[in-house]
Amino acid sequence: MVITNAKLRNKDGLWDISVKDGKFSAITAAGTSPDDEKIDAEGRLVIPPYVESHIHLDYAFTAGIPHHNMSGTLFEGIQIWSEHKTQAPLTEEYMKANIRKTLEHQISYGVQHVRSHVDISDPELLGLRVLLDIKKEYADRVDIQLVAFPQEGIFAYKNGAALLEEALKLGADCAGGIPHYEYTREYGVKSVEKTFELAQKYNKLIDIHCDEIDDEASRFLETVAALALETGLTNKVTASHTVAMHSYNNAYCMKLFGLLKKSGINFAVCPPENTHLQGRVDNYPKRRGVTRVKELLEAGCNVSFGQDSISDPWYPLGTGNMLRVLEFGLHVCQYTGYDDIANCLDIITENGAKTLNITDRYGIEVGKPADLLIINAKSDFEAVQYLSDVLYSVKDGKVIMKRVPSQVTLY
Ligand code: 17E
Ligand code: FE2
Repeated sequence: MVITNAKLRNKDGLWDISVKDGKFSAITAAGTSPDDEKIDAEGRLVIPPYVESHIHLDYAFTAGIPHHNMSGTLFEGIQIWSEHKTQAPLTEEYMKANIRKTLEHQISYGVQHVRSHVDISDPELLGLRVLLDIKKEYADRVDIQLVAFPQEGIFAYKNGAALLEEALKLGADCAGGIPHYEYTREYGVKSVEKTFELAQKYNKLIDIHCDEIDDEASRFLETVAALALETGLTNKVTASHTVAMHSYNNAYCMKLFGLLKKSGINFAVCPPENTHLQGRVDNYPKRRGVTRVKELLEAGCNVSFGQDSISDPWYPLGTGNMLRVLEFGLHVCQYTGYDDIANCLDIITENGAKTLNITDRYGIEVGKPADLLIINAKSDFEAVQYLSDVLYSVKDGKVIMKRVPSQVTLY
């Protein structure tokens, strides 16, 4: 297969991208590739697939059971999910149907890599077992990475540490945590240490829900970054949400950023979700509550975006369209300088791949898996401005999704 007349990011001219045995075999000037089965990109942008670096697949499409979130807060969401788990006990088929629906949305929007947190505050670990099955079922269309996520705490939930260990043994790819939910600051620090200890024992990545609270005194991020540095785990570690950083004072941030840069950790940020959840106890002016994306990127830290939720107890909307998440995030973080927008697709492509630690098999380069999107735009600017459609999604050299753009007639 050849994708002909492709526009590549940060490269002049048009290109032919040849695919053989599921891998990129050559990238040559347009019109120079051998006659083969061709897809004509007609000068459109060809990019590596979108990366969803933070979502909860096990929660998607469960909003309203047993009731809706009236306060719009994280803590009511956790309470509702806990009721859902115990009062309307989850079944395998119910979870699988919701997850398949979610993945099919994501695939239609050009997502091929997903990091999903999965709640392991459950003695049966049902969500994890379901997602391990789904991961196999969808392996030819989407790569799923699973974070063992102790939604109700490692120490605040009965046997939380043992469940986390069991989840890693069963096959979760990353160890999670939720230090701001533990009963005390001390338990929070201990929980982060436990996450690191278990990740090292089982050779896993780390992704911690960290400081997802409008409390300027919530400082678990410094613990995560210090441990990442001391253990040498560096870029194998991701801090998710980090919304308290929105409220830190600048003097503390100045000190903190030195550590963050040295630590090499990644940041997974969920702009629509946290704009919805945060600032709920403020009067006006109300905090937006999204972490300092612009400053982190300018400091050279890796930041990727995630949808976090689709119609669940925390967030009522969401589609899985990463361009929407990106467009919203650029606004709320004021990451809207000309160069920022001109390179913004990095946040939902390359940066996502860095967060997931998959850069060795990600990107349009000879020898790598032939995974790509043809999008109906000529530039990052146009893609995010018009939320441009993904016309083709190709994985391992096979078309897994094709879209015909809608036709409009003006009179
Ligand atoms: N659970 C959590 O702790 N935080 C979130 N943003 C969601 C679930 C969606
Ligand atoms: Fe989350």
